Amino acid sequence: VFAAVTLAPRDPILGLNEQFNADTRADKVNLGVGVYTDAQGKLPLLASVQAAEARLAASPAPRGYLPIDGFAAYVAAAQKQVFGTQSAALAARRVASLQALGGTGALKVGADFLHRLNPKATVWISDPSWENHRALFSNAGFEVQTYAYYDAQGQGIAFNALLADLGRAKAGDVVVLHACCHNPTGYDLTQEQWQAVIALLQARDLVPFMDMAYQGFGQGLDADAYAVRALDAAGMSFVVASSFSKSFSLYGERVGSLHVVSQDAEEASRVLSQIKVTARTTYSNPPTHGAKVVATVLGDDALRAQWEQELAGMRDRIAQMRAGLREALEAAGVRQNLDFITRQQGMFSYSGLSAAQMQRLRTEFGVYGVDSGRLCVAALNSGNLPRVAAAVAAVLQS
Ligand code: PLP
Ligand code: TYF
Repeated sequence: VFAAVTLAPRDPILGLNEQFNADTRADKVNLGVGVYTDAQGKLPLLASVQAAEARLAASPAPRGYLPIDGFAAYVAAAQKQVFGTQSAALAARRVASLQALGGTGALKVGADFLHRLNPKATVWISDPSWENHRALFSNAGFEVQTYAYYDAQGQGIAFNALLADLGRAKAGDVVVLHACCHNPTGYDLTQEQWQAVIALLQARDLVPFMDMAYQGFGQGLDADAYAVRALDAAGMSFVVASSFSKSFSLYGERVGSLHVVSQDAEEASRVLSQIKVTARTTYSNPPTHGAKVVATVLGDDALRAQWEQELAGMRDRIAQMRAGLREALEAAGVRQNLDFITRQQGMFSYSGLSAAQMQRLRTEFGVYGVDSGRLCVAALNSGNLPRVAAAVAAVLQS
């Protein structure tokens, strides 16, 4: 039966982890996968999360099924986090939302829903984008094309080319946009650029699909949601996939949410019925624990304040590591302009290193990054930074 099955290529990022784990060098550094580790190099378990878990454990609850669309208190809290307190769409009850299995689960339910609605639409993703975007939307049945994004020479965003490419999209096409902390480049649009993009999306009748996996890792919880809030203010119909994997350091609990902003409450209730069909026929209903933890934190003033402080701590530490990497490279005599390291934001730095240089980093120095040149600066700490800087400098200079 399975004799004809071919071997699927492994995920280029998750595959790196296996290679890293097999490396026996004691001083190896994993800057591959997008995971935040703390100053001690450990994956944090946030104190706010621990406090919420202690509270939940103090009054143990039986584990029945959640509704198809998830834990209601969690979904409401996620809506507020994503759309903010001034949302016209939330006030008018025209957002159809459900608890999703991480940001990826939200993207998948959203993709399946949009494909049923308009199978002829093309999905546009940035060039480059998160590895999984293309596969996820093409597996949902869509044709996937790219719009220009990264400008290697200019160390930034090829904004005119981006507008030109989206100008070629046809009405009803879906445009996947990274809300903040673009993965992999770390370059985000300015507010003025977002306004220009939104005007174009509106004029050409395109469907924005915002992927917000790093809210709070750029400038702050509200600032990072600028594009979502601007689409809301513009009165557009759009989709948001949100993830708390990173912001709560709850990667394995699969805490995400999907939001479909509709034109009125009645339309939103029809949309909700459809995304629930997708959820029901895919996994029936979502898991309980992560959603209870997040709802407990977001629903309690003291725990929420503690979480916001812990999130700011992660954000600030990443900024320090960026500055530290740049200084160390300059001190090592690297001549090229390095200010891009601190202009980028979020977990990643797109270094401009070639695949051959990234492979040298790995084989000669035990420093693991993605062949595209992406380095996870959220995994730097004062212990490994000097070694990483020396390795990058060596690769750049010889
Ligand atoms: N979207 C982007 C851009 C990401 O970088 C990630 C990271 O994993 C995700 C979505 C998926 O997040 P989650 O782990 O919550 O599924
Ligand atoms: O880009 C990253 O490293 C993170 C983690 O299939 C990730 O977004 C990478 C690949 C993947 C799932 C998650």
